[in-house]
Amino acid sequence: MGDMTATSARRVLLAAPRGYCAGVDRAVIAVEKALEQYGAPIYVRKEIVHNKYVVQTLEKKGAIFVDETEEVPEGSIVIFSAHGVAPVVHEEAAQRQLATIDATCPLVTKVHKEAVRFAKEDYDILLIGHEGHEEVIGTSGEAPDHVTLVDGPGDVKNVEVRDESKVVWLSQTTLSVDETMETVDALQDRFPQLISPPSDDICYATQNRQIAIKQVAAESDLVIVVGSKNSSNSVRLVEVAIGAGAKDGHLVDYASEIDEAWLEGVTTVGVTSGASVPDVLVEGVLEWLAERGYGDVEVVQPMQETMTFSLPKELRRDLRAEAAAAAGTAATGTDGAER
Ligand code: 10E
Ligand code: SF4
Repeated sequence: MGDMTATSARRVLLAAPRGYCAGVDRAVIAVEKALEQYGAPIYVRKEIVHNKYVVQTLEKKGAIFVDETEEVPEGSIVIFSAHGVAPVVHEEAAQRQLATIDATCPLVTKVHKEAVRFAKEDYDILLIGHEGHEEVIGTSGEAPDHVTLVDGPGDVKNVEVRDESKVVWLSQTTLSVDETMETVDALQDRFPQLISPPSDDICYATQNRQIAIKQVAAESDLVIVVGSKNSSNSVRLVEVAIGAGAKDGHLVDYASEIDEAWLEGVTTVGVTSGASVPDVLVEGVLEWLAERGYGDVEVVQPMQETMTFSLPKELRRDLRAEAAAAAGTAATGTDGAER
């Protein structure tokens, strides 16, 4: 009887929004459309998004992922990942006569433009972000002489600037909002004249996923975040969940990585996924949990998302040209039938 009560109380709180953001959706579709339009192989510089399953699925369809532009055969097509690239990468690609499709998320491009603008005005730019992350390498590359990386609150004491009256902070798009505010507060203490970016650099998708998992985490004994280990925004979701009161939290690529031992004494399991994660992987986790008595799923959705981005312009141009050509062929076909 005691067991029955425990079983019936078991539940899952499923966070929403979760999973694909508009920038990831656009980047993944760009690779798929490029494969259809130009045929395999299509080269992609770096993982198009930081998700194992997405990368493996696209590889099966004929995408070849490389680390550097120099690995792409001259004259081929290369897609730049959603995380963005430094201008020098565009130059390298041009030198190798590569046709490029830039799948950089427009919200990353926005931060690049801010960096260019503040560098032109000769500001010292304090870029809050994680050392070595591709997005940070790309953004810094817009103005290498003006950008200093600040990797969290602990890094603030090391920061040096040329002129304290001309300092601005910018950030990576996928950081923890709370930790970034701590970093900014610490920077402001050191540099009282520090100015803020014109609008939020941490994007809408990152913010919304963190708000949703906080609500879920406050009631959860265990939070499972679906996402890959190199996905910054996914890793942040685990940290945010723990910070918001979840007793335990783990990041998994697949349901098969969940350890049964995590469920010991657990009544409520919170579930979410990073911005690069297809929902089919979350469905796998929900099935795995249902098989173990956690079949009651309640969605916790503090807000709706409606953002979408149009495909990269190089691809839109070619898809339009093809559609026009197809219309032309169809017209000829009709003429032929009339004759
Ligand atoms: O490691 P990240 O969270 O930056 O990347 P992701 O590919 O897991 O998610 C999409 C986020 C992008 C492209 C950065 N703005
Ligand atoms: Fe764009 Fe934000 Fe998605 Fe990154 S996480 S791809 S910035 S929408």
